[in-house]
Amino acid sequence: MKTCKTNLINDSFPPAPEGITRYTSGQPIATDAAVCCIAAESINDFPYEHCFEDGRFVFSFPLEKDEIVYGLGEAPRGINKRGWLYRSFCSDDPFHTEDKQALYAAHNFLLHKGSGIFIDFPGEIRWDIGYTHADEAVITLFGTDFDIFLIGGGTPSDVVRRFRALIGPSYLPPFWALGYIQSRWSYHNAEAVKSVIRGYDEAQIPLDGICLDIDYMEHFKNFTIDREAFPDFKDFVSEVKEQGIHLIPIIDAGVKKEEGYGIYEEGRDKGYFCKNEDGSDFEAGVWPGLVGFPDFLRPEVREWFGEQYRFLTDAGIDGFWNDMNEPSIFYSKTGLEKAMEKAVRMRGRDLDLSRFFELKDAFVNLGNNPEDYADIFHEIGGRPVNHLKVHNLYGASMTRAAGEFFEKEFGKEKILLFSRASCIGAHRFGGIWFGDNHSWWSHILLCLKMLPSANMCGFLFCGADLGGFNGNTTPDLLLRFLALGVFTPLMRNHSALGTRDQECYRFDNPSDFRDIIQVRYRLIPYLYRTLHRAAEEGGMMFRPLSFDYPSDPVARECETQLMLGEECMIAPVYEQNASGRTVYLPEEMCFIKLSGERITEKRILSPGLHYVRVALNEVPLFLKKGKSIPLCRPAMRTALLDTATTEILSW
Ligand code: MIG
Repeated sequence: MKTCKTNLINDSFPPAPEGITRYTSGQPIATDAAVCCIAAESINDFPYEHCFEDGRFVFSFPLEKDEIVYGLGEAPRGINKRGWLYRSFCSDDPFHTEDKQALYAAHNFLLHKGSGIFIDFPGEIRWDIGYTHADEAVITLFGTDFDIFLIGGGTPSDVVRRFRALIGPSYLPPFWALGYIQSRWSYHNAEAVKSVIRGYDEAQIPLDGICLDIDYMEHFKNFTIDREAFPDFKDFVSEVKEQGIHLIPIIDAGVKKEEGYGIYEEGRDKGYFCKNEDGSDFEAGVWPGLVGFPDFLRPEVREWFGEQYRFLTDAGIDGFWNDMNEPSIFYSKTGLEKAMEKAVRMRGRDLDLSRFFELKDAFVNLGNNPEDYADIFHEIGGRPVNHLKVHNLYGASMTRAAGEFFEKEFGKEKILLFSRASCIGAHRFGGIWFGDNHSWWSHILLCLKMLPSANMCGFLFCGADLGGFNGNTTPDLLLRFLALGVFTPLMRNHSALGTRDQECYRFDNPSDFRDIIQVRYRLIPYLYRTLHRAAEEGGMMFRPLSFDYPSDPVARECETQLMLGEECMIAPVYEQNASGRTVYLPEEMCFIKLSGERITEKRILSPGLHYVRVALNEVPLFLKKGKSIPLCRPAMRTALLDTATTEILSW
């Protein structure tokens, strides 16, 4: 009997559930993604076709004609990942278009033919899922030290449950975090925050939280407050708390390099920042100018950084979002110098076209440059480890730094935390948002498709920037986005610097927005229970229809509707100027429209295709036979919510 002998999966952990096999190659870096003790089998016994090639590990498996491949969590494209090339490499890419291979996360879990594959490896992975050859999946790990877990057969839901037992329980937020949250880059000062609260209150639209983006800080320095903008921050936090509003400040990964800034000096003096090969601190430019990146992979650095949040929790803050932790780099000190040198060399010369582009690209490619990532070094067990080997663990480790501090200090479910970058394992410490989407209609569906995939990987508390982050929204887009967001655990409206105002009360007919957001508050007891149940059972709050109706060929291919909990199906309207949508019912269901405190329609629909009309101020849902959903009365704040059931949806 082999035991787990690596430091990666602790012997003191409980045994893994039946049906999981672990294959180990080399000396894997401890990711702490798995929380169960499993004997390590040799990679030579790995049942898929595989080989080692140029320091990479490649394995493949055939794809049958009608087979669906699920997984990869927060990633571009569909619920069914077939027919595209994906990449696990946490990336700050603000254009979530179809041609992309990666977003901010690296969720290395696939589910196909009733079994799961979890690749516990923090370096880059390339997933060719029927891209090169439609009938074959080829997966390439850029490294040879890894664990792969195969999670044995059953229904997709069984596999997910087993996988989730392996990776441990999902993060759960405090109750208030299920309320509606308004965000913008940025509310620059206390007055701006107050006017948002006033705007929502006057329009009688519920609100529970307001995010503070980078401008609340002094020169973008983490754990500082711009005293001009927020003269008495602590008092201000309690003043808005008294009104039932939680402020949710952002924290960035990089720490500004500045003499006299205590956190920077301490981090530098203790050697806590990531290094260059020669052992000096790696320096890169982000919002604050040059920064040091805390080496979150080291436990002592996590503890130190986590402790810094106390500055804000002491001021009464109980919610945070962690950003720029892929890590996102605008330029590195050496990269910028090289580009400058090139410019100086070329100055005064006659540039032909290729020279010109070379010069231009030297600057255009400064951001998130692979060469810079290759220059960064972490320290693991006292030894330097190149960043590329652990890239996908960086943001996750920042989440862990914060999450562990919060849990130690306040206990579970007390502090709201969501992060941009993540990998599996981080789901135990915080939630995620899906990053910088656009005010595009197609991004309603992109959000919908990521929900079940993220849930599979343990990320239950998640959501997209409702209304869209980049670009200008329109009220109808925001309303339709919100009508999906009514169901997502994180319901946050957020938008970028320089875009059109996106607070609900700014538009014509604010009562439409009230109608939608009130529905959220009526559903909070139900959503809270559904979220908790998914966490307890290792289940998914949102499932593809194919999970529940595996032998229904239409349901199997549906990528615009989701099952929610055990009770219902959701199907948001996702096109502009549409007064409704076509929806597919795999069985007889009751079509219900909610609007404010009203039920505006309730009608039993037969299985099959239907066109349903949905007004901009209505939230549609489809209730299964024999199921019921409790509603309470809406309130302006979760703190004022009487969660007693006042009405039951059933038929
Ligand atoms: O480079 O803090 O995804 O939500 O508003 C942009 C400013 C940095 C990216 C985050 C976004 C946030 C923005 N940040």
